[in-house]
Amino acid sequence: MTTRTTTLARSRDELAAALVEQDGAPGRGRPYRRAVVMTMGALHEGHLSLVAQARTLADHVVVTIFVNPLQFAPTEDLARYPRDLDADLALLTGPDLLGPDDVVFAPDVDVMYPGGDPVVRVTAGRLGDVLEGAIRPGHLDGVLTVVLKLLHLTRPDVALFGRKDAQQLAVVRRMVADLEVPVEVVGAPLVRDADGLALSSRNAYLSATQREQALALSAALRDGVAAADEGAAAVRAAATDRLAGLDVDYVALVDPDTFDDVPDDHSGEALLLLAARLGTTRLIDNTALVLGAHGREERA
Ligand code: PAJ
Repeated sequence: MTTRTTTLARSRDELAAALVEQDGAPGRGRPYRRAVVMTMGALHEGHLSLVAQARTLADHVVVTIFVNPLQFAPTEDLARYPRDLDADLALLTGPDLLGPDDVVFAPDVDVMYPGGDPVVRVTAGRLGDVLEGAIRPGHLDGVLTVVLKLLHLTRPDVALFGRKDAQQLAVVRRMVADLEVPVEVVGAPLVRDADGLALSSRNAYLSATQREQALALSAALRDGVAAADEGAAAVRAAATDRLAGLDVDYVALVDPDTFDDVPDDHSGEALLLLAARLGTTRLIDNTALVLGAHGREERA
């Protein structure tokens, strides 16, 4: 007796064959729902939580593992980004994660970009010019271009993205709406270590001292949330104070859809986003909050 295991597809043909298998007999229409979780590998519990949620939303799951050169600037960490396909596969086939009907698509660069860098790309527009886009010009365009390609290659009903990368999630939602991409986008909760640090493949770069210093990011978010009743200026000040001494790229309090800064008198939902550098490692974190909630209650 042979035991079937999760299919590993390295080429487009292998992926296409695996998807036909998921789809069932040709001509029957697609009886199943397929979910995709896109990653750059170096998987951790944050990624695995997306896979576990995908399981609950669809019959079949495709996980993609691809370190996308298009979203790294020449000065960034493309070369040193951690890659360990065997370790990733072992994690993905853990309990309640991928099973025999699921697929891991792990293409090389020349499989994804057979003609070299794509000439035609997706642009995130003004959403790609602020915050992450301002610090990393072209980054979100590179993300959207590979996300659209992977959506075409994997043909999912639903695609999951983590709220850890809140601006990425927002631009993907915007692309899907603006370009009529036939997929449902689901935002998944941000997973943290017990001490509050948001899980990230880049945490592996941190020294013990830097990891300790990095706790200021989640602490700054907590301070910001604690000041939410006092309004936008108080939130920005609380978060900024807590990051004093760190090399901060931005502290931003924005509208969750437009990513425009919210005015000081704003009440209602907002996103507090932070980016800071610990040595050569750049970390991001964010939280949703409701501004002026207490004030609104008092007025009601
Ligand atoms: P990567 O950084 O590997 O993240 C893959 C997915 O996991 C993203 O949707 C990200 O938001 C989510 N994720 C990462 N850390 C998380 C955490 N602590 N909690 C919850 N979700 C988390 O994001 C990318 O790759 C790439 O830009 C990609 C979308 C794959 C395109 O190349």
